[in-house]
Amino acid sequence: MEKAIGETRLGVLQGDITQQTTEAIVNAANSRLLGGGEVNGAIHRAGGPRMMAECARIRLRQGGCPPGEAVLTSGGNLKAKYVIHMVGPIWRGGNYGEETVLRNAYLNSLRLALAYKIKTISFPSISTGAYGYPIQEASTIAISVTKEFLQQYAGLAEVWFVLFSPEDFRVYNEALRTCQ
Ligand code: AR6
Repeated sequence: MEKAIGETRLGVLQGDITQQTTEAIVNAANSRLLGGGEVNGAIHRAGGPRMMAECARIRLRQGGCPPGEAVLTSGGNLKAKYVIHMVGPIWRGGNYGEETVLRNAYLNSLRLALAYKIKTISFPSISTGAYGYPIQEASTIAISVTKEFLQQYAGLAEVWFVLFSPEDFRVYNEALRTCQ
């Protein structure tokens, strides 16, 4: 499903983020900006050596990317022109600031998109795989922080959440449907 937030289409779809044709896709990265499993592995394989070299340069320059922050590289061999590498929190039970870190990570990715005049962007479900964030809570935060951002700042034409599994798709759809 999708909703119009000001001039932006905010939508949820089921699919593989590496195949998206939005100008930017977001990677569920780790702080070292090294390849890993799941989305990160898939994006690094599809992005290829140029994207990995850019990650290595950022690592050399600033030591990586802490949780809650995001950095931008080209998309390498991907269809997307840019990859925003966003580091979400590792879930440790919910009392260690995980929600704030997740919100900041989404906000910083959206800010980077605006700074680079990116018009269309796709997010995966950050932190809900290897990092263990319960998807119900994470989806509510992801949708609400994005919606709040779009209500405040114009410039983005399309923001998509791309979910791999039918169950994750259902949960995000529900979060979008019920968000105020
Ligand atoms: N397209 C869209 N979603 C996908 C895809 C895909 N191709 N593949 C998996 N997912 P995760 P995290 C979903 O673990 O929890 C990495 O190893 C998947 O089903 O990729 O933020 C990094 O190196 C899940 O729902 O991200 C980090 O160390 C969601 O993407 C760490 O894992 C996120 O799962 C980051 O963990």
